[in-house]
Amino acid sequence: MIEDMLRTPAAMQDAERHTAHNYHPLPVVISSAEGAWVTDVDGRRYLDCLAGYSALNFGHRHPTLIAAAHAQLDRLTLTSRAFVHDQFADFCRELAALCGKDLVLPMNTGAEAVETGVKVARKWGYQVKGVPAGQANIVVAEGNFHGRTTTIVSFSTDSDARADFGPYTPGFRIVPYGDLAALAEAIDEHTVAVLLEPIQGEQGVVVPPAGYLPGVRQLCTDSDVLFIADEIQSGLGRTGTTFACEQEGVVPDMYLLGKALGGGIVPVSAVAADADVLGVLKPGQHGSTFGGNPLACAVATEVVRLLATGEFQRRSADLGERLHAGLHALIGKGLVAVRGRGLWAGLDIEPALMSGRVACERLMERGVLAKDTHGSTIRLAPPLVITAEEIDHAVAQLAAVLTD
Ligand code: IF1
Repeated sequence: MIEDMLRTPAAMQDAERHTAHNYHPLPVVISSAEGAWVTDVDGRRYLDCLAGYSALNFGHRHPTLIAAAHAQLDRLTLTSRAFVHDQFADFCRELAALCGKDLVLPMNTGAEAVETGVKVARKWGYQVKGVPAGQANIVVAEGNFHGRTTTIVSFSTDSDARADFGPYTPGFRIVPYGDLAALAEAIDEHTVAVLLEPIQGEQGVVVPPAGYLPGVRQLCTDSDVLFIADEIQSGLGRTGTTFACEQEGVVPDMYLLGKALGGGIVPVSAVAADADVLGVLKPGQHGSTFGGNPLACAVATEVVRLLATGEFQRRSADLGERLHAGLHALIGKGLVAVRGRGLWAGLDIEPALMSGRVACERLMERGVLAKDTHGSTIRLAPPLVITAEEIDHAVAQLAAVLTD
């Protein structure tokens, strides 16, 4: 801790005196940002290869999104859903169209979207599928990360995320990720949903075996079970398509969206599904004070319009090939594995070389910001506005860290 305090900027030491220590941030204090770059309080610039865990897909302060926020701030910021506002219809209609679904239910955080998905699946199970009251189960995957509420951590397999937060919410079954036979075994007549990340982010950007997502889709269709895709981190252009499920030609029954939906400006999340699913909710049965607020809708509608052009998906696909080619060239030179899709990569560093945390500290010293997940794994998820030259620069800095 002493060396940390010595190296920790004064502004950070001050903050740490007044906050719970539920994070161990890198010793950098950011004061401004634009596009793929952030600047710290001493004027040093860093290439942001975390992008707010994919909440900054469009870069820091995208001009179209900032303009939408400024305009709305000068008009109307909050009504609650007790009334309607003039930004609401465009947001719901355009996001539903992007998802190819009938309806959208706006919330704020990703965890709220996940909780909404769980509640809707259970109610659908009782009222539509005919599961006996209180008997619904939902199947999830080992290595999942869906948020930090007590219900969500109830089905986490990560001891840090779960320990000492009991008693836990029942009604969840855990199967190995990528294992269709285990999934088929876990589904029974009381199963109402399968909840999965199409690519597991926190687990280290784990891409399931080819055919897995289509297999999940088929199993859910055959068993009258809802396929809920948590696209909160993998969605909205990150993998080179609008949704990661598209990589395998799969359409889930329910999309859970968040992070980049708010443009890196305001928390915006949403559940998108057809009327036979989201239609089970009646007034008074679910809601949120800020869900679907005017500022959120104004920004998120512009996010949907940016995605509707396909520009960011193409950038992620094309530049993702450059990123992965550069990273694969480092296998055997400090990296033991590279995973991912588009501008999203999980890298396993040779454990004997260094931990993921040390690698990120050394990358920071070289002007690149990234985040470790577990052990010697780090993830790279730059804003989708990054350039080819910036990708080459980030890979070169990583190569130097691995061989220093
Ligand atoms: C933290 C992790 C990433 C998510 C998926 C739902 C949520 C998340 C697939 C909940 C959130 C965030 C949470 C943040 C760090 C980050 C994270 F390391 F925690 F696991 F990205 F990998 N589904 N992920 O990735 O969304 O409620 O946070 O808006 O808690 O430390 P949220």
